[in-house]
Amino acid sequence: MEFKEIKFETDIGIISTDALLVVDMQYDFMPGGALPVEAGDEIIKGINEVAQAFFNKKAKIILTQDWHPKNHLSFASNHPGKNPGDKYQTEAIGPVLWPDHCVQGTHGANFHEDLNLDVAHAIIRKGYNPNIDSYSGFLENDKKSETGLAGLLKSLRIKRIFICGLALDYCCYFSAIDGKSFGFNVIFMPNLSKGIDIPSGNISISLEAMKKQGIKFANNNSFKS
Ligand code: VGL
Ligand code: ZN
Repeated sequence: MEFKEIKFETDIGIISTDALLVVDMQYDFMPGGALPVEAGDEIIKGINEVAQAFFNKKAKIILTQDWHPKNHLSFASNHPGKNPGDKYQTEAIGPVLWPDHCVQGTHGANFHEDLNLDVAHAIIRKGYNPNIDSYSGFLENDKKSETGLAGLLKSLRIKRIFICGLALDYCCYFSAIDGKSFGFNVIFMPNLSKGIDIPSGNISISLEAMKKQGIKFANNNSFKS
């Protein structure tokens, strides 16, 4: 599904049982970072605006942070002879190997300084198990190990989650799908997201799959003022 074919919701009133999930807005996913997403920094301003609107309505803002140990098996550098982008698929890793990124405690793992962290209620870290990747903010790639996000949202009585951030076709996509299967009403914000598009065409496949799963779409103009 192409961007121009997306139908956006209108007249959404933000309420206190809503949450905004801001995915992986870290330096390594920004231009110049280790695993750069094209124009990843261009969505920061729009995300800050929506986050402030959520904060003003007493909705919750939750950030995710990709947070890998140096020996993480998703890194090509931990597989002798392999390069970033090489195909590699197991239950816990793949479909490709990545450059070293978001290593715990490094600059690349930090949130972009322009992102307004002050409005965030919680930060969920993921990908800290060296043997399992975690694209989704809810579940590691083994589809069993929980990050704790679903429990946090449930205990806060959240019913509806809005998702934005990086990368559209990986961490945003899997967070949206898992959010739906945990029983949340999920709304994705494509204008506040940018994708990696590996393999080529992956962004449009991800948007289509979200639509098929009953995920709705919103942009900055979808909200009641
Ligand atoms: C991500 C690949 C590897 C993401 C994280 O944030 O979308 N993608 N780690
Ligand atoms: Zn990662």
